[in-house]
Amino acid sequence: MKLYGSLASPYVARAVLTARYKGIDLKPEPAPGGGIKSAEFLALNPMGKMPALEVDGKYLAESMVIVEYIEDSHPQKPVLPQDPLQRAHARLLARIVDLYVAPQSGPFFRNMNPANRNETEVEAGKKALGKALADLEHFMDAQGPWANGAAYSLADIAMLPSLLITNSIVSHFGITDLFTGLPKLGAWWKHCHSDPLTAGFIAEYLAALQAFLASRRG
Ligand SMILES: N[C@@H](CCC(=O)N[C@@H](CS)C(=O)NCC(=O)O)C(=O)O
Repeated sequence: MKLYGSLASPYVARAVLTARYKGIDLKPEPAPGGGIKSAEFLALNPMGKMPALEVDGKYLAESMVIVEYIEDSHPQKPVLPQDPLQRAHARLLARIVDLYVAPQSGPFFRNMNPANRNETEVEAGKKALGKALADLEHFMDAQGPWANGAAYSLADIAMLPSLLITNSIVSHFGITDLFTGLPKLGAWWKHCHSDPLTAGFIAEYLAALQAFLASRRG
């Protein structure tokens, strides 16, 4: 297997987290042809997005599909529970992040420069993000310590990189605690920062993100 993309992408990070948990050596590498918009890469993945996973000459796209492929092909240390309802629940949390939480970063990305910030758009963005996070919180397990209950799962793998990048972006807009009033998310976030399974990854991911942002600033 070869994983194309860079760790700073929360979607690539999901594949890395899954592989690492299962003890598989899978490090992201630059997309063929020099980037995700190169003709060579677009021939493999015309969506031009990272991650892509190469397996025996075939290519997969979409992070959660890749996570589930790694799960199915390497069943040791599962990231999906056995129970069908619990499995659906883990997938639900991941789906809420992708469909409702992650898109709310758009208004913040578009207004990073305080000099020409659209405050109306930012305020609407804060409300929409708060609503999406409350919806996510609603479906999280009440006991924890992981998002879907006692076991680390695909839900944590989907949530953690996406919420790390969201948290980093909104910190530029005066939001110091993304999870105020959201006790399940707050406890989960704290747990992720202290559990050896995720704490090391968080430091590594944030370093990759800072390096990426610095490279964009030039
Ligand atoms: N739904 C996709 C999203 C992947 C995605 O948007 N990746 C970003 C990097 S974080 C990307 O490649 N963006 C380039 C583009 O959209 O042109 C997934 O889960 O893999």
